[in-house]
Amino acid sequence: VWKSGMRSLDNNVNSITKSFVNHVQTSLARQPYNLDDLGAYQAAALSVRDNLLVNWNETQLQYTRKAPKRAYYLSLEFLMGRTLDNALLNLGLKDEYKTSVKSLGFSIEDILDKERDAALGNGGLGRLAACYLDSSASQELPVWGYGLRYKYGIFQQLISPEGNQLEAPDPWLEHQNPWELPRLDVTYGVRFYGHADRLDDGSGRAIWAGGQEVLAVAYDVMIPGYGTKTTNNLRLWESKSKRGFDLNSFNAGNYEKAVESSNSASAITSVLYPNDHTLVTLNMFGKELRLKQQYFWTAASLADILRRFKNMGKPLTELPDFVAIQLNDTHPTLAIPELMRILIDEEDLTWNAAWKIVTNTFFYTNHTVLPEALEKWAVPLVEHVLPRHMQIIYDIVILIYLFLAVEKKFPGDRDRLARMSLIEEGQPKQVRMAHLACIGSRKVNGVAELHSDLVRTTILKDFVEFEGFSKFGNVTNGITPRRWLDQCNPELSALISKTLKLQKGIWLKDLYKLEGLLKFTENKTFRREWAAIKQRNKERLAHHVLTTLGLTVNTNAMFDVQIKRLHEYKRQTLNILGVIHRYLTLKKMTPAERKKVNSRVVFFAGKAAPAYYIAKLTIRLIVNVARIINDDPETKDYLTLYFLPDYSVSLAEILIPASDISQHISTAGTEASGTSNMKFCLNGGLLLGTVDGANIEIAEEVGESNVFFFGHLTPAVEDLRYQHLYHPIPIEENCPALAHVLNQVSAGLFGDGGVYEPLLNTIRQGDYYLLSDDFDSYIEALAMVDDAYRDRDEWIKKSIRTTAKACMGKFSSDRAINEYAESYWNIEATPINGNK
Ligand code: DL6
Repeated sequence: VWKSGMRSLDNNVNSITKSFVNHVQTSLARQPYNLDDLGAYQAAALSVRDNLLVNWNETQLQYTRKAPKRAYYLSLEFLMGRTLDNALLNLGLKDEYKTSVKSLGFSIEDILDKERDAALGNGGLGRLAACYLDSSASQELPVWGYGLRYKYGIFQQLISPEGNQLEAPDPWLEHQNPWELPRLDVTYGVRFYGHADRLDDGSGRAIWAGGQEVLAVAYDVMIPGYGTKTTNNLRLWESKSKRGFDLNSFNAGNYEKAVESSNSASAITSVLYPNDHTLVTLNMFGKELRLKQQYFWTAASLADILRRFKNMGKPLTELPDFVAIQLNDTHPTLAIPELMRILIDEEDLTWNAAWKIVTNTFFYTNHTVLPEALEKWAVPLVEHVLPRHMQIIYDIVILIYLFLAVEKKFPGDRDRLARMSLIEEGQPKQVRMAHLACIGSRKVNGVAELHSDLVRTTILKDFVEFEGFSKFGNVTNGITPRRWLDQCNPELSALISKTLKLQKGIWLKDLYKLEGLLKFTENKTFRREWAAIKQRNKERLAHHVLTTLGLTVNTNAMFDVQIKRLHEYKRQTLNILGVIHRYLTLKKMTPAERKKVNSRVVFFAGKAAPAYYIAKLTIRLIVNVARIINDDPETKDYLTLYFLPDYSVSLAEILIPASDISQHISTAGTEASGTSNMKFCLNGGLLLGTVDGANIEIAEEVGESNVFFFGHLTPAVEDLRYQHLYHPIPIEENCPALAHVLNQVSAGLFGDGGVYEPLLNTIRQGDYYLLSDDFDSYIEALAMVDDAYRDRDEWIKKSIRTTAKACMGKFSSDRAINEYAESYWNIEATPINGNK
């Protein structure tokens, strides 16, 4: 249907070949006969881009003409991964390109493999943003993303011979990036520092002047919808000096000073911060740069949004009728005082009128309740970098919020005032960004039922009591089935289409249709085909390990996968200690006993924040445990372990379809949602997890018999922590099995035990993440997994049920984005002419 919409391009194989060769000669200035795979990738990408551009232009034109209400998704991270395969799928041109490049002597797989991931994100939060862009375009919703064009994305992870994580830059823009359009004419000046002088005319206005002015330059990335012409936009900002370089210093021979301002301007978008749950480890300079990133991006995005709105000729009071701005976590919260500043200082609105517009335009999603992850900015820093915004924040505290409204509702409740204030007392005082985001937004949501409950009952409890329950909702996260099933697991996708007798174009846009697979669980042929695909995906992963690490993987074993950022709360440490426990148990067995054991291959992948010492020690332990047990002739047929370096979206696309079981084992109440759990399920992998985040809702869909749960529940966590702190029981008593494992590590079974003491001591002393409380039930759950896997036929049935039920619809990002569109942003689908 959508192919017919591309009027100006004739997409048969011949014309694709013509366009490909044309790009080789004219855009790349190369000869088709000595082109390598990288050149072929670039030519193919440029020719696909021509298609996207036609649709992109048409979409933007229609949005301008029809002037629907639009939503803008402000996210400091967009973890896009590769684009070519996704663009081919969404355009419906994959087969044509495959044939075309084959006729020129290339394989489409080799070409696709040449693309570098666009890794402008740390993990779940950034990947969620990418899924939401895919779903918005696929649902024909007028949504744009706004982010930063980092010159360096998330660092490349290397593992040293000792097992230490080393970081190298990710120069993803090294080769030309065919997916972006530089908009050198779309620029905005952004000010930092200087001074803000209030006018004494009673208007509340101020003049902000002086300081540094930096230029924001737009780069547009086209976001094609699946099965539709709608092609939305992701606008990324690059910073650059407003004045080029300082000619006076240059002429005086002071070259360093001449380029100083240019360097300081371009530093703002030079690198993605690799810390996903805390910034406390940053020094003063690092913090200031991060604050500048946040303001630079929100100021440029707001200026752009307002320019587009003003072109409609409507009064600013109507802004909330035409614009919804989603704050992805608190990172873009400065947009709230920035919009106040524009409306009051530049547009001459009264304070109350401005506040009304602001609080009807913004929406805030919280992605974590971990105390260390709640953003706070030192007041002196904000005062220095953004003097006018600090005034506005104080005005919000004093004028609107605390002393008038809260005091009125809860007279004399000083504790409540202090708890709710935007400013936390201390040395220095700090601005609480979550509070600012909350009171400046029309609605607030968490990302899974349990998490949203925790938001309402813990970090924003006072605000719920003050503003009412209805402002605080839940939108459970989702994932795009296009990338996370069809692209990463094409064989499974084909089997589903064949079995359901439905074109994939139908069920990939309505995942509830997967329920139709349920009746085939009893069909032997179907089960055989299902199992064979899983096996081939395991072989594909094994091939990857062989070609990248030179190691041979036992593909007859169960594949057990934990892939996510390294963090104490995600408890990779629990997993590796469980592996050691299994190893020690195997060592004690006779050969005959071992033969009855289910073979298991454990995979880990994930990056640790560069300054996160304990997380890096966990990686080191995993790598060194692997070194010992993979070489042990007595046990290696039954247990092996791999740490795959440099986890990325592309690596996830290989790992997820190959998994039999995956682990999502955070301490209850700490993982807001998790999204890889949904991806594994969609690909027929079973879950081993705690009763946390979206695991709970997945189990509700799939039935608890298909999920392996263990561990304490959220309400117990606080009491256990209290106990550890004030009435500690030695670990030998609390959990002898774990104590034994820790002692073996200390004793040097995996190399110098002393190295791991700081990591082991986090468990022996305080045990904040409750490993000693959950270890026994974790080991029991692993044993249940083994038992279940022994009955392979029943296991395949569970696998089919998991795909059919757990991910039916509910965990598609199409469902999630529709919830945002309807219940939050109030925007509607805007089909592009010729679409339908
Ligand atoms: O909502 C996306 C993702 C959740 O799935 C994860 O559970 C959660 O940990 C993650 N949160 C963050 C918070 N970072 N900051 N700030 O990444 O969000």
